[in-house]
Amino acid sequence: MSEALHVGSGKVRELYALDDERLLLVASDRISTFDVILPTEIPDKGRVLTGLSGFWFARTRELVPNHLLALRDDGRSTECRRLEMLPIECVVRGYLSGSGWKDYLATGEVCGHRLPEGLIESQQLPEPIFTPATKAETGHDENIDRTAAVDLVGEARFDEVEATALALYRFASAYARERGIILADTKLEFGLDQDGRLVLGDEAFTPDSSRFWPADEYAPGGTPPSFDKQFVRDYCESLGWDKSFPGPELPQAVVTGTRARYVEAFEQLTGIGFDMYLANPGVVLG
Ligand code: Q0T
Repeated sequence: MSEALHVGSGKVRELYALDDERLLLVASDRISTFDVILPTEIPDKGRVLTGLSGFWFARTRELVPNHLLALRDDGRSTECRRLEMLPIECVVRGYLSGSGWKDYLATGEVCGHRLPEGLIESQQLPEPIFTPATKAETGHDENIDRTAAVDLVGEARFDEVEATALALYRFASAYARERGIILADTKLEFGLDQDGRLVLGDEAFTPDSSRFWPADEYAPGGTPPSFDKQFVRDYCESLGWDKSFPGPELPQAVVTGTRARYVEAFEQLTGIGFDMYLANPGVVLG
């Protein structure tokens, strides 16, 4: 990767500039739990997330254009169009979980959406809601209502982003549900191209950007097991770790089991063998 300048680091990926118009997004095998990056990597996790994102970008391009230009042969690197990113996280929730559940318990609302009384944790909402958040440089993103989001992106752009994010979520969640996975919620990021057109960026509908629940284990009232990270969470809980840096090393059985869950999510959703993806990453774009 000698031809590219490093321009940024996320918790689990790196960003490089290829030229004025193009970036390279490299997904690592790092994994976080309880907001801490663990010292042990999950082999092929970055490839699973890259392949899944590419799969969804290819299947949603009629709903909204996206930044994907090409997947590299390493299976973990995405060449993408450089965008001017919007300063909000575009979260859509179909189920009441995480910060949405916390906000509902405290106020009966999530991001200004008043919800019916008496909902329980992880319950499906009457309809999906758009629940934007700020992009925190450090610490946690903060849920914001329509007025605060309009202050950041403008009213017309807000309405466009909300409608687009809801349409994407409805498409992907229906697709996943037919394949036995509940997409409880998802975080999307959009940017603008040189002509000011809205473009989907970042990663899309991966287990890192969404809550994936196995449909056959779903029951409202409590926290359903996470499709990908449950072994990691259970192991960390069993240690009595205080969830501060540094996190614990993972034993081989937890690594192997977690890798298998990522690969299972990939194969269940795409219908493509992960070995096929490794041999030719472009297979997910077909
Ligand atoms: C971005 C312009 O992942 C990030 O940073 C650390 C690795 C977040 N981020 C994304 C961009 C993208 C994308 N995706 C894009 N297509 N164009 N910027 C910037 N930071």
